[in-house]
Amino acid sequence: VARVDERVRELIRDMFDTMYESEGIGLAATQVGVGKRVIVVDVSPADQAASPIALVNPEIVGREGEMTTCMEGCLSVPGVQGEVTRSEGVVVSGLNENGEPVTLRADGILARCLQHEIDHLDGVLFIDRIPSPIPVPPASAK
Ligand code: GNR
Ligand code: NI
Repeated sequence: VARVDERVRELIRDMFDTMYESEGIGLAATQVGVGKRVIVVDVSPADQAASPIALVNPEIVGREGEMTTCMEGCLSVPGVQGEVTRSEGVVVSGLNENGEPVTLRADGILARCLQHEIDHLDGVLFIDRIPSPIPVPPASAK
């Protein structure tokens, strides 16, 4: 994204709407058919201190702590979950919705979600990072 203008801000608003409607904790523009480097994340109430974050041109500029393994799912890969190994902490730089440079340090579920969303911008899905995704039976099969 060369410039954070009103069109980008509208995309961000639409992405938050889609994310909350889908009950996801993050969304990348690539998931809604838009080839721009834009992500939105809101991991609350899982992390009570968290709030909605939108990042344009996000970049992982640092990694911290151990590698940790956690169950993940993805709105773009319905019915599949898998254990993905990622950095416990990351430092991410980018632009906020006003085009101002921001850097944030995250760990836990927020760090995991940021890594998952930035992967989407590079065309990488969580199933590309695991040997054996586990199919989850649809609710109707239970
Ligand atoms: O809603 C989502 N939950 C989730 C859980 C563990 C790790 C990553 C995620 S992101 C996912 C929404 C999504 O697919 N974003 O791209
Ligand atoms: Ni996803």
